[in-house]
Amino acid sequence: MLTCHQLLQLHPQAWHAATVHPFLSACKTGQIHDYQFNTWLVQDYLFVIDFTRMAGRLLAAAPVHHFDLILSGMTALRAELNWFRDKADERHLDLQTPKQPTCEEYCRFMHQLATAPYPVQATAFWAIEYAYNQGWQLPGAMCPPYDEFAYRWGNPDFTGYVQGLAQQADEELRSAPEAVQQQAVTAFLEVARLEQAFWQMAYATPT
Ligand code: HMH
Repeated sequence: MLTCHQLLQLHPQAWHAATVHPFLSACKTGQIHDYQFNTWLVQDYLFVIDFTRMAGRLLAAAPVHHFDLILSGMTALRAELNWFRDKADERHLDLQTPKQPTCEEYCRFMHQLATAPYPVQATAFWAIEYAYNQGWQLPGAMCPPYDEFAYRWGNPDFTGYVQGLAQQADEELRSAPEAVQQQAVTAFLEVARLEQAFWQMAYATPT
């Protein structure tokens, strides 16, 4: 029987690489360069648009008793998209920016998950949210203005929401055939790899 907790235990290195990155340490100390932070911010806004579409597909595949949590996540995504637009305005950033290749790849991955069985989609959805929940929380208190970003994904409500996502994924994985469980492992590892690459995008040469 596979659980989200087991995925983390089976692949600690992959998960560590997904959630511990110089980008986040530099946000903690305030030493992140504006162009690096802004690159992340714009690319993450573009990511969240596609992640919201993934939430829609997850809802479409979910059993009715999973609707409450997924719908609450979608309400939070609505607020998050508006918040991203506010943050971009404050920083005078152009959101009409092309996706970098890693962001493109991550969005393609999320799109193709629609063809996977629901337990795989639920596991990937949890992993994506948990990556930010941990990543922004693990460094400890961050320097302003980055504390606001850390709080968005590290606050107790969001943490509770992510735990709920793990419970829903676990419930599905419990009754999933072996082949589907394997697919969930592969999707988890793909999320971990793409998360690491996503942090790294901030270090691409400024254009
Ligand atoms: C890259 N992963 C990435 N961006 C996000 N906003 C989240 C996860 C969590 O929503």
